[in-house]
Amino acid sequence: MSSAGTYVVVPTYNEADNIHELITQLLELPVKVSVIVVDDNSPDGTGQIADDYADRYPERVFVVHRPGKLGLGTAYIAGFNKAINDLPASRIMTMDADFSHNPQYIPAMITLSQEKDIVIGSRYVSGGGSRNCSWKRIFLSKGANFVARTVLGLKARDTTAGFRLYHRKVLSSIPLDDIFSNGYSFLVEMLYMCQRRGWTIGEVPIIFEDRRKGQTKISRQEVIKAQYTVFRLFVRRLRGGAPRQPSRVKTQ
Ligand SMILES: Nc1nc2c(ncn2[C@@H]2O[C@H](COP(=O)(O)OP(=O)(O)O)[C@@H](O)[C@H]2O)c(=O)[nH]1
Ligand SMILES: [Mg+2]
Repeated sequence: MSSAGTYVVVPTYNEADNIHELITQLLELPVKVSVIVVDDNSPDGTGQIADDYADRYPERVFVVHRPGKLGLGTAYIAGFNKAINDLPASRIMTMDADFSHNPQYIPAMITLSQEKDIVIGSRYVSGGGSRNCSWKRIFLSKGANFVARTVLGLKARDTTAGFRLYHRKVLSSIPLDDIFSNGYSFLVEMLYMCQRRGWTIGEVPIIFEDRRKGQTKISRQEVIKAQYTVFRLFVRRLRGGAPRQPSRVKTQ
């Protein structure tokens, strides 16, 4: 099985404690992947560390710098645009920098991508789970998943997972710059658009571990915004027809 053309988009904000080890592990995987770090001018110098790797491995590590913390959703989009427009990407993956998503699952995700258009690293299929997570985090995640599945009709089990693989054709079919939501709910909106376009979705079980180093960047405000997104998509679903395409991307 060839993994050629696989690019892993890693959004970062203050991940200096993690980024060294993560890039090292990604470059050492038994399958060949390249890395696109999207850094929002992290005050702790994460972007500089990533630049050092890009200098050492110019074929395998790329960095997109943005001027400030502009949110997770638009960071993914910046990485997708880099992979699709500037690089010969055939598969584009996303993962967090904090080792919640263990790089060791990547080979299995690439293998399943031979059959599926999208692959999710999933906590909620048999064999998957969460480790060291607070009850609050588990409650939030399970609640968000329950709502996304019942209200929006999403079929995947783990609809909020940021550990994903998309084939190039999937991303090309979606008007990325028109995605309305940023932050957490971006992931739900993406999946909603993918499902409506009929792309097939597979899930690989993963054990999600809460971050060991650094701090979470997800605010209470973002959780409220996510609820609004689900409501907005629900209205869209009720109206039926082609997915409505909002004309602006919200930042922050
Ligand atoms: N570029 C960028 N990355 C972000 C932003 N917010 C979060 N991240 C990164 O997105 C990933 C997930 O964020 P994290 O704080 O771990 O979220 P949590 O696991 O849900 O608490 C991490 O790699 C963060 O560094 C942002 O505004 N911009
Ligand atoms: Mg995290």
